Amino acid sequence: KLAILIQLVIILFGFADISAQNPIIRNQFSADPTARVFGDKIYLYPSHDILGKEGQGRPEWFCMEDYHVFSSSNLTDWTDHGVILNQTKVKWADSTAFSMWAPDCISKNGKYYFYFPAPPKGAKGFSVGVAVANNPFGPFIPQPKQIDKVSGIDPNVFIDKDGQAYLYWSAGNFMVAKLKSNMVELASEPQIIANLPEKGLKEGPFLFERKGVYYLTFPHVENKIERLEYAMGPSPMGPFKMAGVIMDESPVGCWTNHHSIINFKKQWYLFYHSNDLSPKFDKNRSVRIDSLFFNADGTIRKVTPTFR
Ligand code: FUB
Repeated sequence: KLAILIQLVIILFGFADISAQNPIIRNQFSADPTARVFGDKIYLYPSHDILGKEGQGRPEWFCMEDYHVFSSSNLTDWTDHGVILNQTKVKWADSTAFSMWAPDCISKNGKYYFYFPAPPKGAKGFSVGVAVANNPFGPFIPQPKQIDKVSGIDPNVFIDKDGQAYLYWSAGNFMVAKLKSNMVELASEPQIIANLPEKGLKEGPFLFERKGVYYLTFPHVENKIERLEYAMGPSPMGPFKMAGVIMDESPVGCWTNHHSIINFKKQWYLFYHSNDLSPKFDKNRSVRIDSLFFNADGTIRKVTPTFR
C-alpha cells in the first residue's frame, strides 16, 4: 500500500516514473553512468562502449575510445553534447588500448573536473587522469600526467560539506584518499576501505551523502554477475558497515553493473546499465534509470529493474 501511495504522490507532484523509457540513451552504447546535478540539469557521464574492430585494443572485451556527455532537464529528453575527450588527446595514455573505462565529473569553484581511467603508455594496469573544463560539456583539457599514486580503475569523487574532496577508486580493493584543493593531486596517502566483503569487489565504488550518513555503494560479484550493494558510515572515510543490496544480479545476464545515485528535484534516482541494445554481447551496454527510495531508518529499498 505504501508503494502505491508513493507512486501516486510521484505522479501528482510531477516526478515522472521514467522506468518505462529504459534504456535512456539510444543513439550509441553507453555504460558506467555517473550522473551529476549541475544547476537545473542532470549531466550524464557514461563510458562509451563500441563494437571494436581488430587492432582496437581487445574487441572481444570492453572497447572504448572516447567519452560523450548527455544532459536532461526532465530525465526523459536527453541531449548528446558530443565527444568531450578522446584517448588520442591524453598524453600519458596508451591510445592503442581502447580502454577509456568508467569516468566521473565534479564541479568546484566554477570549474568541472572529469576523472577517467586509462592504461598508461609503456606500463601495465590502469592510471587515473583528470581533464578540466569551464562548463559541464567541455571542452575538457586533460592534465599532462596521471594522478600520482593512483593505480586502478573507476574513479569517483565526493566533496563533503566542509569542501574537502575525496577520491575513491578500485584496485582490487576499494581505495580512498583526500584530494588537494587543486583537485588534481592527492592530499593524503591512499588507504584501503575496511569492513567490506573480502572477495568480489572489482569496480565501481560510488559515495554519496544523505542526512549526515555516508553511503558507499558498489557492485559485488559472488557468482559471476554483479549485484549492487552498499555500506553506511559516519564520515567519507568510514568506518563503513555493510547495509544491504540495492539491486540484485541482472535477470538478463549482463555480468557488469555500474551505477551512480543522485537527488534531482527532491527525488532520488539510481543510474545503472544493462545490455538492452546488445542482448548477445554484454560488453555493449546501455544506461538505465529507476527511482530509488529510502526506509525511515536510512536504509535503501531494493530497486527492481523493469525489463521487457
Ligand atoms: O566499462 C568497463 C568496466 O566495466 C568498468 O570500469 C567497470 O565498472 C565495468 O562496468
